[in-house]
Amino acid sequence: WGTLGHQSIALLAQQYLLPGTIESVQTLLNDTTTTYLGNIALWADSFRYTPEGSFSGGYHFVNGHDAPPPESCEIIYPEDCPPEGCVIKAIGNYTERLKDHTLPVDQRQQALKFVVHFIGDISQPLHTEAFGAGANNLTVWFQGYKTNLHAAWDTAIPNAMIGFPPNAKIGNGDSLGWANNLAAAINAGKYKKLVWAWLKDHSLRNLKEEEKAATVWAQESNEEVCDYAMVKGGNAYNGTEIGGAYYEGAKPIVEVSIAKAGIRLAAWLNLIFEGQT
Ligand code: DCM
Ligand code: DCM
Ligand code: DCM
Ligand code: ZN
Ligand code: ZN
Repeated sequence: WGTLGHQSIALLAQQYLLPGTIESVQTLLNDTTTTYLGNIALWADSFRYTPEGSFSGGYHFVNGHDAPPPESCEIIYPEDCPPEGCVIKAIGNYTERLKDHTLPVDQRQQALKFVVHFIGDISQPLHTEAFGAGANNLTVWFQGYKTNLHAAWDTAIPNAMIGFPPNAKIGNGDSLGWANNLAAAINAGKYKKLVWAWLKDHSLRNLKEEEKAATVWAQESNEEVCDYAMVKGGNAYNGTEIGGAYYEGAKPIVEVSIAKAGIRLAAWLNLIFEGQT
């Protein structure tokens, strides 16, 4: 996701944190502003492009070795995770580091920033797809704006959903509006009955169980690749305009993915800091 997606997930999650979790997280981040999670949600995407952070570039996605889509979609863990890592292993590793109170505070703060970002990334369907490097290699137009299919799902589609152009500069204020709408749908609207299912795989007993939960999340995202994002086969979209009917079909998938990630992030942090969701 781009700025809007990551910030909305973080600001949505904030609304479901327990008081004890809020206190621990704000202390760890040294930030008591009202947007404490939104403020760090994009950090991992800047860090990966610095020399000291280049090791983390492969942690933002997992290349599901589909057959290719839409023939079959499948994530197999750990087989689909290469030696340089993947988002499933990264969620497990940084969850363990966040739980580890023997680590220096700066290391646990970094782990928290990674967890907030990666629980976002794993919910973007094309972050679980190998074809075309997660569709980065498929050129598309979005309402006349040249981009690629991956970036369109990251940014152009979410931005259009709140009425912004693909290259708009988004801030916490814009993202909070979307997060509030999603919270209303979760608390009393169309998502209310789905929340239990979004949380049923959560377990933080040990690394293996954390990776297992993250694998389920990746598999759900990957299913959206075969069901919709690449349902015509990846190459069918190359060079096409996707801002019409394709955009209309993508909208509900993007919306539920962001909502799910926000709820999962909140429950994950509540389990880590308070032992309950
Ligand atoms: N790791 C890392 N940075 C390092 C060393 C390891 O991010 N300097 C990550 C890579 C793996 C995880 O930690 O996801 C476990 O690594 P190891 O098996 O080396 O402990
Ligand atoms: N690191 C990590 N995951 C691990 C081990 C280390 O991300 N399992 C990271 C944390 C530090 C860097 O690697 O940024 C160096 O860690 P250390 O000083 O523990 O080797
Ligand atoms: N990405 C992905 N799958 C890949 C390669 C990259 O999901 N196989 C993601 C990571 C970034 C975006 O695509 O969000 C752009 O990656 P890069 O900057 O590495 O081109
Ligand atoms: Zn992306
Ligand atoms: Zn990322």
